[in-house]
This record gives sequence, structure tokens and C-alpha cells, in this order.
Amino acid sequence: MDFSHPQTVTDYRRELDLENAVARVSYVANRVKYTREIFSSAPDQVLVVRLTADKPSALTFNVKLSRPGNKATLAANGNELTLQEHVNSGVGVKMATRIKILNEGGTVAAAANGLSVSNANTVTLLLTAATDYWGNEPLTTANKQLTAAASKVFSQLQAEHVQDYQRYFKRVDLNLGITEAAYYPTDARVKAMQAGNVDPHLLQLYYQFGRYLLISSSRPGGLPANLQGIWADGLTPPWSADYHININIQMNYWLAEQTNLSELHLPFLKFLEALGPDARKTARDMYGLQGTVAHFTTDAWHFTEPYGQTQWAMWPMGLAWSAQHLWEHYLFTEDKKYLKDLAYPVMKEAAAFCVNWLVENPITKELVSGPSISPENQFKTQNGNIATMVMGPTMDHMIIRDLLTNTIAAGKTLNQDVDFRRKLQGVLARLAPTKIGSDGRIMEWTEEFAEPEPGHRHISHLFGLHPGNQITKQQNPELLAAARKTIDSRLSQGGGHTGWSRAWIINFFARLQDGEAAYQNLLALLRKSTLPNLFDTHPPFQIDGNFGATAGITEMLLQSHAGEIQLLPALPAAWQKGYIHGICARGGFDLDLNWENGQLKQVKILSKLGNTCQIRYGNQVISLKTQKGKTYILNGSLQQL
Ligand code: FUC
Repeated sequence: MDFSHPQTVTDYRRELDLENAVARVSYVANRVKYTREIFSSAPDQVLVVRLTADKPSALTFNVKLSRPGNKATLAANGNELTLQEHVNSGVGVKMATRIKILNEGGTVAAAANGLSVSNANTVTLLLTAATDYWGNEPLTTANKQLTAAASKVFSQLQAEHVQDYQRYFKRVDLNLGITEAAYYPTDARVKAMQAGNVDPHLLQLYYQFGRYLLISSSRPGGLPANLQGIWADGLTPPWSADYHININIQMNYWLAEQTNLSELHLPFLKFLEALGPDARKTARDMYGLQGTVAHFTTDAWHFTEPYGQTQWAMWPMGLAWSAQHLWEHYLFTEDKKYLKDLAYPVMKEAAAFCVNWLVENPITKELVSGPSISPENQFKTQNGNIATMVMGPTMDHMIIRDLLTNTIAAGKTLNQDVDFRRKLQGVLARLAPTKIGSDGRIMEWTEEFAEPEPGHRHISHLFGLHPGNQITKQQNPELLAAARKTIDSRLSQGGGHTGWSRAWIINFFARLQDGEAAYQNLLALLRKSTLPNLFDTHPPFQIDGNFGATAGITEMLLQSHAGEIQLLPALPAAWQKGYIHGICARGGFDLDLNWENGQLKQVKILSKLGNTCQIRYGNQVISLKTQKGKTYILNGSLQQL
């Protein structure tokens, strides 16, 4: 949109309203106040821009439609524009974008590269866009969507959008208190925070921003959120806006179940299923093995082969790790049909690859993974060379242990594959265990190699602490202590320098039940790895840190990975009073937690499935039998009210 406004406009204000998922712009030019409201509607599949002015006939501007590369064709017709391209010189998808201008007052006429609006009172722009990725003819889709949207008035489009969005957004309410900083613009608050200001409300905003981003980028029937969610800029975004599955896309979905956005997990889960044919072929052609395998990254075209340098490429655990999400969705929902139809078949094939892949260490007789890497990290060999590939990196074993354990549980739940389950049990019994090194840290490799980059951003060998559940206070405190040493060592040597790495560290400290360290790392994320609009920065912008931090804040307040529901496991002193309502625990529970003076005041538990659960707050533990659909209220001493 090109306006012929004067050089300077005043009272400029731009906001993103997280409650409604509506962006607004307002400013004054030539003594006219202009406003814009913009939203992208999931139910109507349309982007809507509404322009108004506080004086009649004040809206005069050009609307252009273009795409980088200058290969798209543009057509204007009345008050509509159509842009089309068969991208990548006819090898990629076909795309079509349509715009319709609905003006109240004034006129719309043809102009260079678009249309011109003159002297209108109010203008609504409707934009639809489609590709043939899912098989439909894009122009037909974009036309259909445009016609349908144009049959509704603006207020109806907006009401439907807000209702649809809030259906997800309003499920969770976090309150960490408010200071006067909340009256300042977000970019100023981020800056003030970097200068040491305390702004709990900004953390609350940041938390909900993470949920907003997932609601807005991951809808059932669509693709999962990529490295930039859906906010990739330009045609060559960093890392091609792909699906890195050696931490990043998993992190994108850590918040899905716990922050009550379970349905929005499905694009990722379905995507894992869609990797099947290629993943089967890679296992067969590259390794001569049955089952499915994917490496460190993939994309919308489902490639699963390694490419690039061994340092990141030669790692056959991408699908095995991702398969954890399939089981997690089941743990939160106990949806047996989903388990049978979607999750279990994918888990089983990924597990089958792992079983075939492992080899026996001829000396210890343990089963080890390899040749493989510890994602993207390097070590020094005895003669001082820098190397990456080894037999038996710890993370691989942790991932395989997780997958095999989950696959056995899923098979048992479905009463399927007794023999296969027995086989997996046998493998688990021989799988190389997690070991503690002479310096008290969890060993990343089978040997204690010297590390060229001791503050490396990947802390892969703590997969068992988070997102896994192999290292817990309840189960193996000695490994927990070693995990702490591992993180401390990484951090003391400059670790946590990328946004996502810092976000992972928040989750680690939450699992270590160290609220202060989790909080300090959350502050560090806001101070060092956050852009003025709250986007996470690697650098550059990468969305995983946003999602990972929202997950981390949730883990500070509620955990359910260790066979019990633990309330406020890592509450920092800075959050003396507050509440979080609507977060979820495994086993089908929604919880409302309120705390005061740094202590649990009350917890309300909605049992969605009627399971019995064990609830822990500090050293107090109770067992709660529940009925499906009933709510239970406990006080700070876990007494039922
Ligand atoms: C992983 C990380 C990089 C980056 C990339 C997209 O491989 O090691 O830091 O985040 O994904």
C-alpha cells in the first residue's frame, strides 16, 4: 500500500493484540487520524486489512501486489488483483494470490502494478493465497476463498476470527503481577529489561506470545511450524526455513500439550507419518536396514537423507527423537484411535530401524549406536585432531531408550506385537547405559574426549533430563547431580548463546527444580536473544526459542513427566504471587494453580479422563482418585476442599 502522506506523520502507534490476534496501526497525517486493523482468519482462510480515517474521503492510496524474483504475473480486473507463479522456474509449486478491494465511498481504478483507491471513507482489503502443495488448483482455491470471504461483512469476518482464535488462546491464563512498565511499548520494555528493569508482566506477555505464535502457525490440516514458524522473510530465509529435527522443530512443539494446544500438535505428528515413504527408502538404500530413518533435517518435501558436513549430517536419530511427540500426545489425551491409526505405526517402524541399527561393542557386549555424532558437537582425538563421528554417542542411546520404552508401552496399550515387544525389551536390557565421567558430568561420548568448544549450544547428552524422563530426582538423583554439573560447565564456558539453546537451559533448570537458575536464564533469553517485537533470535530470528521458553515457564510451574503431577516445582522468588490456569498434565488433567508468598495457595484439577494421579507439592504427596469430568480443589497442604 503506497500512501502519498507527508514526510512526517505523528502519533504513530503499532500493536499486536494477543487477546484477539489483531494487529493495529494508527497515525496522524495532514490532521487526519488513520487506523488499520489487520488479521489473518483461519476459519475464512483470508487476510483482512481494514483502513479507516476520522475524516470523510481521506483514504487515497495505491495497492500493489508483487513477489520477489519478478517472475510472477499480475492481472487486474475491476477491484481485484491476481498474482500467479509456477515457482522455481516451473519446478516448484504453483501459487496464486488474490486481492479484492471493498471501498465505502470514493473510487477504485486501475494503476501501475495494481489498483488505486481515491477519496474513500473506509476500505477493506481481502487477500487469499494458495499453492498446489496439497493437490488443489491454487487459483480455484484462492477464488473460492475470496468469494466466500467477500460475502461476509467485516464485523462478521472479525468476529469469526476472534472466536476461532480465542477458542485456543483463552484456555490458559498466566498472571505474574504487573508493574508500571506495562504501560510502555514492548520494544521499550525489552530495552529496559536489558538495562536491568524487573518486568514480570513482560514475561507473562512473552509466555502468551509463544502460544499466540503456535495458534497462528500450526493448524490441523496444515504443515507444521518451520524454523521461522510461518514468518520467514524473503525467498532465501536462514536455513531455508526448513524442519531441523536435531532439536529445533521438536522444541517448536514442546509447549503444545502442556499449554492446552493439543490439536495444534497434529501438523507435526501427521508430518512424521508423511516422512514414512522416504524414511523407509533411506533406511533401505543407505543402510540396508528395515524400518524408518531421518537425519538432522527435512523439509516440506520429506527428504530424510543426510547432506552437508558429517558434523551435523551423519546422525540417524531425527525421526526417532521426533517419535517421542507421538507418544506424548497420547499421554495427554489417551486417544486410542489416534494411537492405533497414526502414532504406533510410525513409532514401531522408527523403533525397528533402531533395533537393526545398533551394534555390539565387542569388548563390553553392550549395544551401541554408530557411527554417529552428538548433534553438531566435535571432540579432540588423542593425536589432537578435531573429529565428530564416534561409536556410541550418549544422546543416541537416550533417544533409542525413550523410543523403545514408549513403543513397548504403546504396543501393550493396543495389545499388539507381543514378539516385537519382547525383542525391544531384550535390546533395552543391553543398550549402553548413561555414564558419569571422572569430572562428575554426564559423558557425551563413550570416551572422555577433550572438547574444542566446551560451551557448545547443543547439550544433547541431557536429552534424558529434558525432553526425556530418564533422569529424575525420584529415579536417579546421582544422574541428576551429574546433569547439573554438565549444564553448569557448558554455561561457565559461554554456553546458551543461541536463543534456542538458552530456552532449552530454562527447561533443564526447571527439571532440576532450580527455580532461580531457570528464572535467571529466562531473563538472559529476554536480555540477549530477543528482538524488539519479542521474536527469539538465534541470531537471526528463529522461532524455536519462543516456543521453548513458553514450554520452560510451564515446566517451572507444573511437571508430569516422572509419573506424578508436581506443582510449582521451580517457582522463583521473583514470582511471589500469581496464578496459571488451564495448563495440562499427562493423564488428562487440566490444572489451575494459585500461589501467594511463594507458596501454593490452591490447585483446581479437572479430570478429563477419570484417571488416578499422584500429586506432589514439595515433600507432600497424595494420591487422588478421580472421576471423568469432575473438578477437585486442594489447598496448599494438598487437602481436598
Ligand atoms: C541446529 C543448530 C543451529 C541452528 C539450526 C537451524 O542445527 O545447531 O544452531 O539453530 O539448527
